[in-house]
Formats: sequence, C-alpha cells, structure tokens
Amino acid sequence: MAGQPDNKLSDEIVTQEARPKLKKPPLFKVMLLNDDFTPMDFVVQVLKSFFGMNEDKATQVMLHVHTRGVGVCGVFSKDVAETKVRLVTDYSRKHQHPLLCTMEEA
Ligand code: TYC
Repeated sequence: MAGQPDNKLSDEIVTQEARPKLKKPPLFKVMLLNDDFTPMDFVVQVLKSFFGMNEDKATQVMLHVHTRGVGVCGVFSKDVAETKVRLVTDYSRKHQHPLLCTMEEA
C-alpha cells in the first residue's frame, strides 16, 4: 500500500548470544524434624512412602533425625518440595502425629 512501511526484514545484522544467560531454577531441601512423640516406625513408613526410600535407607535417615534433630529427605524443585511437605504433614495429622516436615532452599 502506498505510504505504508513494508514488513520486510531490514539488512541489519542480528546477533544472538551462543549461551543465553538463563538462571537455573532453585532447588529445595525437604527436611524432617525430630519430636518426642511420633513413633519411629511411622517416620520410616513416611520416608518409604513419600520419598521412595527402601527400609534400610529410611531407617538410617529416621535415626539421623532422631539423634541430630533434623535430616534431609530429598532435594526437589519448589513445586515438588511444597507438595511433599503438604502430603507428609496431612498424612501425619490424619494419624494424629506431630511430625514436622519443612523445606528450605538448597
Ligand atoms: N524421636 C522419635 C521417637 O523417639 C522418633 C522420630 C524420628 C520422630 C524422626 C520424628 O522426624 C522424626 N519416637
């Protein structure tokens, strides 16, 4: 159309970075805290059911939390970590245990 700028690409040289600077998404540690009331076998069951651990690994992590006060269950994306914390907390309350599950940036 007369007088309208056309849409053809100009002759400018367009460069693109070889490695665009994209930040990696942050990861989050999901942790269990010790308490005096939740039974050991319940904690082992939680670690097996929600974190895919076998009996030996779950027992080792449970005993670590029992003796040291806190322990890492796994490292996940923010969404997955939030979901694990919610599922473990809901399951623990449903069984009337005070088990605390938290997350923090890795
Ligand atoms: N301290 C609890 C007990 O002696 C066991 C326990 C382990 C509780 C780990 C919570 O995250 C926990 N029965």
